[in-house]
Amino acid sequence: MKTTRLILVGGFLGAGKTTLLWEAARRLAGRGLRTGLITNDQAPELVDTAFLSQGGVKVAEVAGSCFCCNFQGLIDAMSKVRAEAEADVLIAEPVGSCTDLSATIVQPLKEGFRRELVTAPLSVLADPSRLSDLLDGGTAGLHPSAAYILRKQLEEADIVLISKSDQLSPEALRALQQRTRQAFPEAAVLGVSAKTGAGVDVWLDAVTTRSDAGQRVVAVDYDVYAEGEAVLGWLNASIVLRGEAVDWNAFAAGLLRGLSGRFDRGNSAVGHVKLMVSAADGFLIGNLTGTADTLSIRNTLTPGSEASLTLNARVQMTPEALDACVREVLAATCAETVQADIVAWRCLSPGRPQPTHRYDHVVAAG
Ligand SMILES: Nc1nc2c(ncn2[C@@H]2O[C@H](COP(=O)(O)OP(=O)(O)O)[C@@H](O)[C@H]2O)c(=O)[nH]1
Ligand SMILES: [Mg+2]
Repeated sequence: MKTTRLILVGGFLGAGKTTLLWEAARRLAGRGLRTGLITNDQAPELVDTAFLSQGGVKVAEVAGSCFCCNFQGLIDAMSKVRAEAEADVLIAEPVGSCTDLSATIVQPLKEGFRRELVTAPLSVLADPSRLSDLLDGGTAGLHPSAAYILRKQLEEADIVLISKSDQLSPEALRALQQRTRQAFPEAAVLGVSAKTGAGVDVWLDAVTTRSDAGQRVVAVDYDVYAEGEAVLGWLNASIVLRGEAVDWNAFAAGLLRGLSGRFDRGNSAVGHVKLMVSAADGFLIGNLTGTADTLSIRNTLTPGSEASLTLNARVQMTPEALDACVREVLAATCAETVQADIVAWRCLSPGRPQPTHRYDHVVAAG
């Protein structure tokens, strides 16, 4: 059996993982490599899967539990997408609130699957504003236990990837890289922009040639980790929208603005809120990765009578409060002009992480 390379791209909610997966798959195809993608979430109805599947790339989703707590789910998804895509490379995106991946995923893979898999260095994406706030001693706008997860992700990374480098001047990027190296001296620190492509090939060169994955296992306090995840309400919904000549871009922007206003007024830190509206002529993606100034909408749809909305929200509030808030804002956005029929609606708070495996030591490569 041929060996397949697995590239794990971790990092906190909203760091830019899915956008980078998309760009990486495109560039790897240009290098003549077949790529399969694996997404992961605590519940189905995932915007990431719907978005990544648009490009004709094979995508498998592990839903209902994170990779660490459903290791077999990851193995099954890898087998499926490997077979379907005849993949040379698999890129997997773990849940953004997950950490301890070296101990729970990388080491078990190195030990149990070395004949069929080469695992690339663990890459962890970090949003520059959250990263610099963390380096300043802050909590990156998050609950302290959620900020603990962010820090642990960086501590265990083989490669720290500062994402969205297009938002920084070259000098500011260099300074942030320097500070990141000082704080996490064992990791390689690179900058990337999935938007402009800057730095993506340098990172791909590293993860398609190096096999020193999981160079360290870090101590993780599972009580703090569990609290960091539990402070987040998690909502995944799938809704059919109908109306007359509805301006879907205005609808999506109105919905995200309404939600953002409620979250900001209630001091409920946003991990990530994203939506996808699919209609006959294509799709649009909306994102919120923090306060209202982070709101963005990509792509334009022509007005139409029917569309499907997938909405994923990870926000620091109870699932009950999040549920009520999203229902109210959705109803207000639809008002008298759009009818919303809920196809699926799940609201939860992640349970305590209970990994299938946890290695306390580094498994030798090769
Ligand atoms: N400016 C900029 N924004 C980006 C870049 N990569 C991702 N984003 C934005 O960051 C937000 C979160 O991206 P996403 O890939 O969904 O993050 P994930 O939650 O880590 O998978 C979206 O609004 C993206 O458009 C980038 O390279 N530059
Ligand atoms: Mg994602």
